[in-house]
Amino acid sequence: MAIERTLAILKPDCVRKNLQGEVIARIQKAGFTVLGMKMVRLSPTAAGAFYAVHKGRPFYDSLVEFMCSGPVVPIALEKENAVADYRTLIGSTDPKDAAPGTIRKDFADNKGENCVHGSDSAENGKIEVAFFFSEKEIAENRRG
Ligand code: 3AN
Repeated sequence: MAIERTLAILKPDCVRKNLQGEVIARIQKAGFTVLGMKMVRLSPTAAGAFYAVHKGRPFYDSLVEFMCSGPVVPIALEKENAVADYRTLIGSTDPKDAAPGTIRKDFADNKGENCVHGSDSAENGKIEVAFFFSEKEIAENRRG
């Protein structure tokens, strides 16, 4: 299996509930390497650009507003089969449908405020990591 990158974002609900540590611990225990991590407040322009693929969908405006409602923690992750393994770890978009033991089942409130983001393909993993982290930052972090 190929080494992939995927972007996690701890969403504003996760940060408000002080769950960052518990969620990051689950990610690390599942074998992901953290290439980069930062805490940022997204502007509506940045959140809109990040979710541009959803523009026009009925939940787009509320999603952008929610993602700007407090700080978020983007985390660049790497691992063999990272995209699928991370999505298994977080569970379905709607926590009602998420499997027991997944991050969204245990910590998310609803389909909109669902604790974490995850990239949906290896291609988007690369693009989304690059949205928040430069290759220079990642290379410096790798140096240890
Ligand atoms: P996922 O985050 O599981 O990949 P996407 O990419 O379909 O899900 O949706 C991106 C984000 O948009 C979700 N994490 C969720 O916050 C929000 N979202 C998706 N579908 C809905 C919906 N029907 N109602 C409200 N929010 C939604």
